[in-house]
Amino acid sequence: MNHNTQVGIIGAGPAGLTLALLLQKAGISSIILENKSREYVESRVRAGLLEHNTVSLFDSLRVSERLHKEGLIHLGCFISHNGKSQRIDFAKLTQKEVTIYGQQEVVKDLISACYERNIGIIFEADATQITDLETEKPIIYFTKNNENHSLECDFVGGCDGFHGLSRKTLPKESYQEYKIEYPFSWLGILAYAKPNYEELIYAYHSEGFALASMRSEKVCRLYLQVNNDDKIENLSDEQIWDELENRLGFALNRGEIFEKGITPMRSFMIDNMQFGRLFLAGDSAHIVPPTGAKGLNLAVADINNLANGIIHFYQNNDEELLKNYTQKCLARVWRVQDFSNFMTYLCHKQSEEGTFENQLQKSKFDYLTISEAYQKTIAENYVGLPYETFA
Ligand code: RFL
Ligand code: PHB
Repeated sequence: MNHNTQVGIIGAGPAGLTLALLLQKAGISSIILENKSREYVESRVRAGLLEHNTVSLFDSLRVSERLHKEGLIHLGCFISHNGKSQRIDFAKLTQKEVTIYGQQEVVKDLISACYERNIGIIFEADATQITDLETEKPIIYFTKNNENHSLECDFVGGCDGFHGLSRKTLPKESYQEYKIEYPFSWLGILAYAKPNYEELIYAYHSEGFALASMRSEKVCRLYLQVNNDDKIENLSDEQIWDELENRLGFALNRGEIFEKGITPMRSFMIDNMQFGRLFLAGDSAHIVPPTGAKGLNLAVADINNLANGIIHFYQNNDEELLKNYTQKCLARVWRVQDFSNFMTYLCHKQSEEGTFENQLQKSKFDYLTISEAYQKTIAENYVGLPYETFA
């Protein structure tokens, strides 16, 4: 069957859904193709921390009612090193805050707004090929229920994540790839337990990194640095709690662990995010290690640029903003790559105590405890540099 729309979007993650809603607000139609089911994307556990920029954009889309009701506002966080702790006071240093609200809750809110606003989302639709990119009518081919379909559009939003089709569709010679694969991973848990800490704690410990985060007053989100070849089934729940307490340096309220998984840590990006009428956004174009809590926020920042470019095109018949899309995004992408890499090296165990690298790591932490300027650098990157910074 043949379908058509103005903007064909691949992927119903935060990037694709936000793009569809921004376009709809400007009167531009789109269809989202998503290869997983609605239940699957709504229950996929990932990020939890929203920058001020992301929340403001969701406010402008009127999709943040539940976020403001259930989200937790944090005015600071702690960074600790072998038991010594420093608070980073976002409110004082930047006059901004961050909000803790699970990515799957964001995705639920965005999907329900899409339905209310008559935006078509086709779940279990697997995009298999994108053609005619250098014409004014690109086509996305997809399969649904073993049937072949095509979607003709004016633009393609490649919002299909790290393993998607869009990046593979870019000509190899059109971009350079940059990546770091870190020699450690994160083991993350969600547990029904009341957090007995009020703000996030990023803890370096000689045994490895730990992060104490949360989802609500009843649910903890906690992470442990593990080796890349560690297997989740080899660690009992009790060992996980013991290790978290050891690294964080205090006793936690323990409760039932209802979700656990291991995520590899990588920094990845390409330096071109477009080809003809295909535009990549979010994880399809870049991955950052989660230590800076930036992946989802960066995806939404890309989308803000892409939506502005597409809206400008339809309103003025002018492709100028779209031509500069990659350049506009990359300024922020590089900044966020640097910050995420910095936080990763600051907080993870990479070498034995006493080595040169380890002494530098400790010196960075010590400097943090005496320099408000250094704290401010961290704070302004963490809460998110305003969209206008990268004009
Ligand atoms: P997504 O969310 O991966 O969505 C892509 C969607 O595309 C679909 N898809 C296809 N659909 C149709 N046809 C195809 N051929 C398709 N191929 C793929 C997929 O099914 C999927 O639904 O990408 P998007 O929208 O770019 O969003 C990016 C974010 O999901 C990601 O950056 C964050 O989760 C990263 N992240 C964090 N980001 C933050 O901003 N703050 C955090 O606190 C934070 N913590 C985290 C994180 C990621 C983590 N993991 C598990 C990777 C913590 C962790 C542990
Ligand atoms: C989370 O709550 O899942 C979270 C918070 C901060 C991070 C990464 C993940 O840096």
